[in-house]
Amino acid sequence: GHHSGVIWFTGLSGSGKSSIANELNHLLHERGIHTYLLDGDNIRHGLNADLGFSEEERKENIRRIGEVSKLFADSGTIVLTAFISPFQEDRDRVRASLPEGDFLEVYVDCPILECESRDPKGLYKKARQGQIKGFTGIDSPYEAPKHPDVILESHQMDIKSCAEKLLILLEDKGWI
Ligand code: GGZ
Repeated sequence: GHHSGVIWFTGLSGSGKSSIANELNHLLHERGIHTYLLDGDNIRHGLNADLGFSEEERKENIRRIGEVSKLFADSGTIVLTAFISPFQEDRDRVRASLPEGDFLEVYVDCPILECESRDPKGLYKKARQGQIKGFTGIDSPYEAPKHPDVILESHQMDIKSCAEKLLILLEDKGWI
């Protein structure tokens, strides 16, 4: 069997959180490990469809995702979450809600200029033009992790290498 717990990705829009989480999910499945990936597709369109992007709503978004993650982890699953989660306090609260050592904060560290040049959904452009207000990194804060368990410089390393680095960490920590 494997250890259950939460692998919490945090970083700017376009930093590569979802891509890396998806790749790691794939690598874990290849090893027959039971996982569940929470991301905007299955959370912001469902459970949290009532929430927008104000500070209060982001905090509530993360609180609920933390609670759901805890339930999945209780059930013996390795949970991967891919949300901006801009506030240190909210990430710390999720960590504190889980048994010691069962939460890994993964900082997907990518310069905003790189995220902005990728701009897969054209959201940075809209934010710069003032068509979206309160966009993270433009006119809404992002608090970089103070003590992340891992930093992935997704600008320097490809998605696959980032996921492999995490896989090795999970082996070292005895999760898998
Ligand atoms: C940031 C926004 C915003 C604003 C819509 N600010 O690149 P994406 O599209 O797919 O990822 C972003 C996603 C962020 O949702 P999260 O649930 O991860 O955010 S948080 O943890 O802060 O609650 C982006 C899109 O939603 N999006 N408006 N104003 N990102």
